[in-house]
Amino acid sequence: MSEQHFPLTDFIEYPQQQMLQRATQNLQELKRRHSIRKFSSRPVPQAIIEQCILTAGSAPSGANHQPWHFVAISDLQVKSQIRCEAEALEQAFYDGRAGEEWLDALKPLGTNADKAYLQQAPWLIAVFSQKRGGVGESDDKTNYYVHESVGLACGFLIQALHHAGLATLTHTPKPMSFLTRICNRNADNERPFMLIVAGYPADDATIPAHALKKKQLEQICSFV
Ligand code: IYR
Repeated sequence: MSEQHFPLTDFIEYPQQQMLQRATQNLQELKRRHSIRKFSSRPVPQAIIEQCILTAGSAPSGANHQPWHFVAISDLQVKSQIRCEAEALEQAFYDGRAGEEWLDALKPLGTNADKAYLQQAPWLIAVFSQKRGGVGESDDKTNYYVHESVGLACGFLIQALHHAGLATLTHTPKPMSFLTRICNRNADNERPFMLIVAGYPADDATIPAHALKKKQLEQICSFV
């Protein structure tokens, strides 16, 4: 017997002219998304973060196992601890671990080991990927396409935060295992995937010119 299916009732068909308009408007909105590294400490209500995490959780995933866990952190002490540990790793990175080519690639961004934003921003969202799980709460099945799935969820999350009116930064200190400890997650099944910083931009937030150079359609796409 085949599994139960429901009819698709929430698909909305738009006239093609409206489709183009919607696609163009969406592009315009997402072109205003910029990674920033100076955040205001202005608080952001948890309810907004919750809606954005639910949006992330709606992303497609391998066998719909939803192999992710989000730890949303607003506690100042926890944020300070994350800043402290991330800065120590970043210091080693910028002091040579990165290697010349990587440091060269980062020069136009003007980044350094100072990660004050990890403490100042109202929210840090630590995203973890799960090796095993399943759609059921206590399932312990193999997860599939874990990186692809969690990457998609992070994309949804960043888009949702931007759409809600928040600025973000994706941060991936290396190695990230300290996040497992600080967030009290199970290291046997979960790995830190990404840290997403969210909040209002500081008044003096800037965008590096390098980050504004986006490739043209012809450079990123071919039609066959
Ligand atoms: N994690 C470091 C370095 C860094 C690496 C890449 I690739 C970036 O796009 C930006 C920064 C840092 O956060 O400074």
